[in-house]
Amino acid sequence: MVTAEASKAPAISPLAVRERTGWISTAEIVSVLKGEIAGLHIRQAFSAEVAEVITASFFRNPGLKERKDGVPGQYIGASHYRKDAATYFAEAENARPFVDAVFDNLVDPVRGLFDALKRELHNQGIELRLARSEHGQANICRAICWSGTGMYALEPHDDVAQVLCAGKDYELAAVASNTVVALNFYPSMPEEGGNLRIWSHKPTVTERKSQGLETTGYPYSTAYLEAVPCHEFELKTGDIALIDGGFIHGVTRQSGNEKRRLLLNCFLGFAQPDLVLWWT
Ligand SMILES: O=C(O)CCC(=O)C(=O)O
Ligand SMILES: [Fe+2]
Repeated sequence: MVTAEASKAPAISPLAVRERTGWISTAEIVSVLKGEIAGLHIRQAFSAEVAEVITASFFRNPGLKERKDGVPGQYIGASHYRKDAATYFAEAENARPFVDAVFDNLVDPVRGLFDALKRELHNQGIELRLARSEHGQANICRAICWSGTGMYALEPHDDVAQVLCAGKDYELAAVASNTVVALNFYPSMPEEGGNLRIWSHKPTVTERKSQGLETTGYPYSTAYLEAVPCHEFELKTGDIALIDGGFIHGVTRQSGNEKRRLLLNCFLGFAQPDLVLWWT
């Protein structure tokens, strides 16, 4: 007899991962957007000098705030998580000077990647742009230090629930039926820990509901993930990681009190066959 418990076991989805050293190619980003690769880790993708400038300007930035939405962390920029479109875009507009200040006077690697991808997609007849509404426009990224104190600095979650349940005033909801890609730059990493762990499981709406996480996708319990295989990206300063945010992922706790872990993050995905949106 199949028990109710057994039928609740999370379905395993294959996790195609690529890891290498060097600059990231737009073709690889498109592969992640199309769901051909679930995780891409590029080591030493931007320079230690650029990483240092970004990290120093993050910690002295007057726009640095404590998150108050149940996800422990400090940030600059705006997160659409659990916000209606009017609130999110107003926050994005207000935070823009502080986000710009994170890059000081650098030729910024996030903008560089955005521009290169925009050109590549344009050649394929696809528009890439920041998400927008009558209330404003998304920023190119947000900068975050996670500060969870349990087993994870950022608890296991998926990035799709928040897109699927974004209110009607967002253009984002359409992306949820395609791959929601999370793009992460790491300007500062501790010597140990702070890794990005990704599980071989893409929850369905039903599975999310069964965990009481329908609208947030955060946080999945250790018990739920117990039997699911995972892969860990061992991140260092200057690395970039792109993942299919539909797979459950989390950030392991950093050990010791040394350098803090700093992340620049944004999301992107196809809203229509000829339109890719980018938001935070
Ligand atoms: O910090 C990381 O490596 C992952 C961040 C993440 O999963 C998120 O911002 O949704
Ligand atoms: Fe995430």
